[in-house]
Amino acid sequence: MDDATRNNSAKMRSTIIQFKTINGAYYLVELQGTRSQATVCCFVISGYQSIPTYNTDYTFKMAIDLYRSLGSSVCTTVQLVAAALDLELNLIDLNFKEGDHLKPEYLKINPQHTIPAIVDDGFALSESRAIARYLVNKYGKDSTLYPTDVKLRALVDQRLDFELGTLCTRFAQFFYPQMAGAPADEALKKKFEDALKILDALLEGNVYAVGDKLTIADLSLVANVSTFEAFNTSLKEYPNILKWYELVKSTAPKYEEITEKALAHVRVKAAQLLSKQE
Ligand SMILES: N[C@@H](CCC(=O)N[C@@H](CS)C(=O)NCC(=O)O)C(=O)O
Repeated sequence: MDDATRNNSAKMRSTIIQFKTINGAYYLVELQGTRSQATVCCFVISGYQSIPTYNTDYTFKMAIDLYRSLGSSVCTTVQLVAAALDLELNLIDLNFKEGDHLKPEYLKINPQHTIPAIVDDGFALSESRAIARYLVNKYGKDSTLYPTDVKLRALVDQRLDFELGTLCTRFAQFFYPQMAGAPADEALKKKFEDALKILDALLEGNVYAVGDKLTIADLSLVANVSTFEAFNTSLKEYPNILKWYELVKSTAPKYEEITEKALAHVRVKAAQLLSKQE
């Protein structure tokens, strides 16, 4: 995070919106402030005028800060969830080589020094799946992305916990040592493949990860499964995963736009790192 980025995100941000007065006139206005406390600073098209007080209660949509790094699957999850909720994110890229994630100002936001982390009108939160739940709870009232039905919600949570505790853990246990130059360990490979088999079994009889609607479980899973694939994991042994994967890729809002650059980056990195094995 360079000084310009940091100052920019710390300062009040501005955004341009279309604004309708009570007599029906439209203006383009520039807003400055936080999500809950936006103030109109000027009319940019129709000349300077004072704003009628009855309009100052409007809740203006300001971007949520997302601290991330290109190619991080868990950051992609947050971006996909935000897109599905039509939320604007202010992307702040951390440079791990420069140690941005260990700097005091970032540790204040996330003492765990991981990405992703969001700051939403002063509220800081880390852990991709917690962020996904928060965004839907706060901005997706009645959204089916995180169903309110107790059993459906429990199944979404089950998929997310399985992914965090088993699927992604086993992926990391198998691949990370190889990235440091170790040979592939057959026992760890089998454990990772077993986790993929479990995911395949969980998808049996479902259209999406749970039932027939896209949820945050799909968005988190697709961000991670696409990363496994970028690491040359073959999915052909898992017919339910393959079918589900194609469906989610074609129905998750802005999937291509969000993942294209990130996955290209991961493919290059994975090829470089895995080549250390020889
Ligand atoms: N369970 C966390 C994982 C976060 C995580 O480990 N992120 C990695 C990058 S993909 C990271 O920030 N590593 C730096 C560190 O641990 O210091 C989540 O889903 O947000």
